[in-house]
Amino acid sequence: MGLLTIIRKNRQKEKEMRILFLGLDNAGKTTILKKLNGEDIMGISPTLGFNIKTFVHRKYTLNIWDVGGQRTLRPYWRNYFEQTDALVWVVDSGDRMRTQDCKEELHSLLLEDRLAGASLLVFANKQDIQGSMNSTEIRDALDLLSIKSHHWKILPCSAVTGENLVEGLDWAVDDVAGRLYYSTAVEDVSSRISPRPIAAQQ
Ligand SMILES: Nc1nc2c(ncn2[C@@H]2O[C@H](COP(=O)(O)OP(=O)(O)O)[C@@H](O)[C@H]2O)c(=O)[nH]1
Ligand SMILES: [Mg+2]
Repeated sequence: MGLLTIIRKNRQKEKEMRILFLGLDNAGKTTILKKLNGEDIMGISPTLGFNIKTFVHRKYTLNIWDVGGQRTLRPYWRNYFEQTDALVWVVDSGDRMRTQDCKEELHSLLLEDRLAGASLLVFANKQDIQGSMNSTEIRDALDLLSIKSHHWKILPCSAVTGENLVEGLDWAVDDVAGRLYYSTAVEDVSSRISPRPIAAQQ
């Protein structure tokens, strides 16, 4: 068994992913996570530090970090970047006043080296509120079409009704899996291609 085969087998056994939930305060990050976990979503108070939730979703163990988004807490976001496989950016689709702030915070995150390889899921949350922006409006307000550095997807959702929450997680998991787990299989195959004989290189 080649070394790369052993590495691949170990990674497949673990099948862990680290997912970071960020966004402005009040976007609905904590509520989404509680809803996904089947917990009561009433009476959630603002997150002052962070919460970690571990879900087993399909065959993956997801370690999800939910970090407070108040302006004073945003400088601390960088403490959570290490080894992030997917970034879930949650937007309050009813908050038209802060779309510029929301766009700037997102684009500055995308410049971070430690988030360079992460998949980006944008949740256009609070779709149950009448008059909220739809996902095309959010896509344009956040200038998502200019993002070339990350795989990204936007989904309209609601933490109250549960619309699209699982679908979003599915996309993030599939995108990360495509990179983390299947790419090692490709490396393995390429390692078996024999190098050119030395004589032929001269
Ligand atoms: N109507 C509605 N309210 C939501 C939704 N998601 C979150 N909220 C409310 O928005 C407020 C902020 O939610 P929270 O999860 O604390 O936001 P966080 O700061 O991003 O963690 C709370 O009052 C939630 O009940 C949603 O999809 N629809
Ligand atoms: Mg919170």
